Amino acid sequence: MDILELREYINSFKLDNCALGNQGYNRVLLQLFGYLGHGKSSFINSCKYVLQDGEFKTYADAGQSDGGKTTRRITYPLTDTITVVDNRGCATMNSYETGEIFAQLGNLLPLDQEVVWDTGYQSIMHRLVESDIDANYSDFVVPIFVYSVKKGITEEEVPEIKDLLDNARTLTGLDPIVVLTFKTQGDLTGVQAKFRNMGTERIFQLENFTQSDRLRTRARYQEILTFFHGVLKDVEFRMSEKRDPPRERAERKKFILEFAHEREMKREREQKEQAMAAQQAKRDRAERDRAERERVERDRQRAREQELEREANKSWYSRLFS
Ligand SMILES: Nc1nc2c(ncn2[C@@H]2O[C@H](COP(=O)(O)OP(=O)(O)O)[C@@H](O)[C@H]2O)c(=O)[nH]1
Ligand SMILES: [Mg+2]
Repeated sequence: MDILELREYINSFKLDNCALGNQGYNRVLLQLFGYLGHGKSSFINSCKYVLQDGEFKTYADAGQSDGGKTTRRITYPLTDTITVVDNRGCATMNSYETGEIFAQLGNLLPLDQEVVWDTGYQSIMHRLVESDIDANYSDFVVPIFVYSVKKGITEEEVPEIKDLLDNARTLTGLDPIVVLTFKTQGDLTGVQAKFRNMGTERIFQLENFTQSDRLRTRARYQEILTFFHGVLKDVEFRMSEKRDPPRERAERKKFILEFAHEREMKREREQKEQAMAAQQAKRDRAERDRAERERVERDRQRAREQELEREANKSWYSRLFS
């Protein structure tokens, strides 16, 4: 397909036109996730630039800090059917934060609202229950993992990323699609190989359009349009199976609650182990102190006895010569 045909296909894509109709879905929601500074916001700006074909504008704040624990999932409509979400609050991905990321990915938290997210199980459960009030069953969620080639991947980082991708797959029922940014600024083939080894099948690579680099070239257009084409073909394929949006949402919710619960149990276990280790250390210290006191006491006793003995000898000696 040439550029115009690709764009036409993407812009006119409707879930109604899928083999079994829309099955209750009316929107394709591209859920961007990934580490801070890897080009998520820039990718949104690039998509807008290419699909809407106007001036280059910064819609999503590229280069802005994601700031603390406040989570705001901002939506950017791209076409009548496709909307992209910039998921925030993923500066680091330790296992206590990923619960939040999964709740975002599973589309269980409200969009376009400030949400302050605590890490405890109870608070996650409460938020999920509250989000049922106006539950969203009509978004077909597509997970998109954005990663910068420039940052590279070390062997130590592989397990964490793999875990994240695996969970995102379980959660959404879709293989996360990997978008590699900064494609000319590092070891592209090396990074691609790492993702392939992690089981990723769909990898796209591009150089984002930015304020200082917004020259439209056919190749750069093609990259982004090819990405959307690939995404929509996957959606069409998944939509050719019988689907059940409320059931799927319930499954996502179960996954997240189980994840959060397990994490809480793990944390409790760790805290208990720490407390036990601290108690043991205290007992050991007390035992050492007691042994030390006894030793000092024994030494003192021995010194006293030696002193008495010397006294006795001395008095015997002095008696003899006095
Ligand atoms: N050269 C180049 N710069 C990029 C690319 N993607 C993002 N940037 C720059 O990298 C910085 C971080 O990008 P940003 O989109 O804010 O990352 P986010 O934290 O994932 O949203 C910004 O200064 C962008 O202009 C890219 O593909 N190529
Ligand atoms: Mg950003």
